[in-house]
Amino acid sequence: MNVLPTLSSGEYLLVYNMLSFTIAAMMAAFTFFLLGQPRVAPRYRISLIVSSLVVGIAAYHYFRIFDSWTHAYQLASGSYSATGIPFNDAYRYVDWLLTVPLLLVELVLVLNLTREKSGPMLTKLGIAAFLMILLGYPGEIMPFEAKGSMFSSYGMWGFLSTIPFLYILYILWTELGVATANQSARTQILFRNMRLPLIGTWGFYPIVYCLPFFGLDATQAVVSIQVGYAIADVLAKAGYGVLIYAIAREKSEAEGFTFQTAYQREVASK
Ligand SMILES: *C/C=C(C)/C=C/C=C(C)/C=C/C1=C(C)CCCC1(C)C
Repeated sequence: MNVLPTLSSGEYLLVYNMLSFTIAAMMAAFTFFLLGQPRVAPRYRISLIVSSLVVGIAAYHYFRIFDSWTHAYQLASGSYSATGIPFNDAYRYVDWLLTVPLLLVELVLVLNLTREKSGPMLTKLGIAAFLMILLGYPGEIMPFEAKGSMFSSYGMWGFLSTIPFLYILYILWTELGVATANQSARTQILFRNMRLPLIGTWGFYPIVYCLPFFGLDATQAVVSIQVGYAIADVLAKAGYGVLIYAIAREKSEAEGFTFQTAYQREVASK
């Protein structure tokens, strides 16, 4: 476990507020995905259910991370010093272990592939995601002093974790592309349009992991890692879910599904 550096109140509160904002964003997204379900055709509702699971799990973990953060620090003569209660990085990694495979499920489901195609693909993607997170964790919990160089065990765990990460990108780029090739032109465009934001937001995580290589001191490292992962999580989970929702709505409309409110149904039936 890490010995946490003393923070100025600005630094402490930046992380505090960012974690608090993330809880709000995840809870709002959770509500939105649940309530949005009648607005998409029944076959796409499962994607929205998975989206709400992702942000629900994340909201829970951010509650815990927030709690861990407030217990790890105490205000002493104008600055925040470590209480000695460890800040628990495991919440983040357990969260990823659950949410990353679910995000992949969300993507594959909204494409509406056949079961023969989606099953093996999800197995491969799931195993790779599991390995990626497992291999990143031993690096993440190393002391800040050990994180400064790329050629250290911190760098090695990061490198090992990057191998399954690249494999996921490879599968998304090649196999999933082939699997959607015989679908409508529309689905193919949708697929291309959502592959990029997924890779864009997921690419954020290894960048945050590499921040200590740029000569940050322990204070800068702890603040930028927490803020960086929180931003990445809001984009990759809530933001991505909104995108999936938009795609599900487009596909629903293209397939002739129209959403009516209870009032509209009543008027139409008269
Ligand atoms: C909701 C959480 C998501 C989408 C988390 C994604 C996490 C990654 C893509 C993490 C990747 C990492 C590497 C590729 C190398 C360094 C270690 C990690 C685990 C940060």
